[in-house]
Amino acid sequence: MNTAYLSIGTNMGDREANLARAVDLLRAADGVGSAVVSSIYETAPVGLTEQADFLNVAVRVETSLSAGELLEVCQRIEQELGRVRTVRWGPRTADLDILLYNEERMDTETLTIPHPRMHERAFVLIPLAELAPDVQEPGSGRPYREMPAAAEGGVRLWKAADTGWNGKE
Ligand code: A4P
Ligand code: MG
Repeated sequence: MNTAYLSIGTNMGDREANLARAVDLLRAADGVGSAVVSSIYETAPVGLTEQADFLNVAVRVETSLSAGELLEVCQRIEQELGRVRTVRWGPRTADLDILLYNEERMDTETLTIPHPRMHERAFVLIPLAELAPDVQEPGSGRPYREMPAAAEGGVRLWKAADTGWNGKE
């Protein structure tokens, strides 16, 4: 079994329903044993700032899939959710990124792990720290919770994990 951490973000449509559906599809995927989900955080948009606030979660997945296979599962779920709403050229209803896969580092044409921008994004670091307070950057050994971006703000608790919003295992 392998342990991976994912980040899910959504800023379109029924955001909580998008997250719940993404997690359900993840749990139903072949080769995914379990998925533990953080609280939901509402986060100010980063990058393209002229868009709606996001809901973000982190997910810890136990999986027999390789990182590449897990990426395929993530992309299939993105497509599945994208079909729910048909806003042409609009933003996607869900973005699933692989943050970490065991303690591995990899850089291929399709996959960079750790996710190349995760360490500079509070909307990733804060949900991740909730699930895995001690998780470290592979290679450097720096705990993600101590990265300066984790203190940047723009991230607020929106629905706590202990509300059972998506059956945290
Ligand atoms: N790829 C490489 N490495 C990875 C990885 N570790 N996980 C490749 C997932 N994919 C990875 O991704 C483009 C390509 O990246 C994939 O084909 C895959 O082979 P994409 O999701 O199709 O495209 P994108 O959305 O333009 O890229 P990305 O990296 O997902 O976008 P970002 O940079 O993550 O930005 N603000 C807030 N508050 N919350 C958010 O969730 N998200 C974004 C998306 C911007 N601002 C945000 C949020
Ligand atoms: Mg993505």
